[in-house]
Amino acid sequence: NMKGAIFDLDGVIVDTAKYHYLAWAKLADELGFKFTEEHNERLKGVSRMRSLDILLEIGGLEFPEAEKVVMADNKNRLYVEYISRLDESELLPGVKAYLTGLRARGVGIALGSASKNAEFILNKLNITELFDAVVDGNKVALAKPDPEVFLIACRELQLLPEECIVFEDAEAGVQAGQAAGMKVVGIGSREVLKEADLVIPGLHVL
Ligand code: G16
Ligand code: MG
Repeated sequence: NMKGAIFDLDGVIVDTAKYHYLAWAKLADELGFKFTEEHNERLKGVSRMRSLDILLEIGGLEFPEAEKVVMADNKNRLYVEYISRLDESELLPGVKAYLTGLRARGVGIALGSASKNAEFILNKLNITELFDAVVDGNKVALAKPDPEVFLIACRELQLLPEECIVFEDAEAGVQAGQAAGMKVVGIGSREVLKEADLVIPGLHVL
């Protein structure tokens, strides 16, 4: 009996991971090492600065904080260039139909993402109007697996955690949803998302 649905962005609504990858790989290239798509799996659902730390760890490099901020800014500028070309055609299968159906049933819809570019992306995908609340990396202090992002989203929907369901593609996100006291639908593979209450390949199957 779901009254609220809270969606992660990258990996659930749109595959922005491939653009994050291109931008991070360019930084690694400039720093003199190869950053692979397999490495990129470790950055899914992880905040920008934490992602940079993981990338530098892979390259075996260390930098002072001030230089890391510059690197993260440069990476983000390139990433924003890529995602400024996003449009509705990049919505993952079934997203539009599922959200529209939920709205018709009166279910509250929120975004719960680590990204600071979430509003920009929703606008590009032309689905901003489908959301009653948008909670993103600008509103949240504690990264997933901390439940903060989903608790704020559920409060903004004026619902209780047990009335909400989280849709997540990352392990840390599944943990965050469960720590918030919500049921979690994992989007992706059962091996990675074994803790989720249900695992599906995408919203198109619902
Ligand atoms: C997304 C991506 C992560 C990215 C994070 C922050 O998380 O999966 O790879 O590092 O957002 O993005 P930005 O650099 O735009 O602030 P989510 O929570 O939407 O899956
Ligand atoms: Mg995600």
